[in-house]
Amino acid sequence: VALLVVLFLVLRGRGDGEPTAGTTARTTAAATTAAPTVVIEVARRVEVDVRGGRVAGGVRTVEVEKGERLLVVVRADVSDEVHVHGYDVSRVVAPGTPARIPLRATIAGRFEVELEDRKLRILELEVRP
Ligand SMILES: [Cu+2]
Repeated sequence: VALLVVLFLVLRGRGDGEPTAGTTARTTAAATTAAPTVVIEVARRVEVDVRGGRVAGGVRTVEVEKGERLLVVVRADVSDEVHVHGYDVSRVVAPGTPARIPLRATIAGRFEVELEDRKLRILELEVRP
C-alpha cells in the first residue's frame, strides 16, 4: 500500500508592520518574540478513487496511530457526500472535485468511510489506541 507523505507548512505569528529603525531595546525584544515561526506537520495522505460504483483497487483498511494526522482525498465519478463515521465529518465530492478531509486521529477504534447517499463503503480507518 503506497501512502504518500505530505508536508504542511503552517506559518504562525507573522509580525506585520514591525518598526525597523529607531526602536528601543524593549521594542526590539518584542519584535523578536513576534518573529514568524514555521511549524512543519506531517500528514499521511490517503487516496481513494471511486469509479463505476466501485473503489479502485478494493476497499482498504488504513491503520493509524492515535494522534496521527491524515488527509483523506476522495475522487469519484459521481456526486455524493463522503462521510467519516465516528468522527462524523462530511465533505461533498463530485466528478473533477475531490473531497479533501483533514483528520486528526483522536478517537481510537475502527471506522467506516462511505459515500453517504449510495451507502457505499469506500475505506476503513483503524485508529490504534
Ligand atoms: Cu455515513
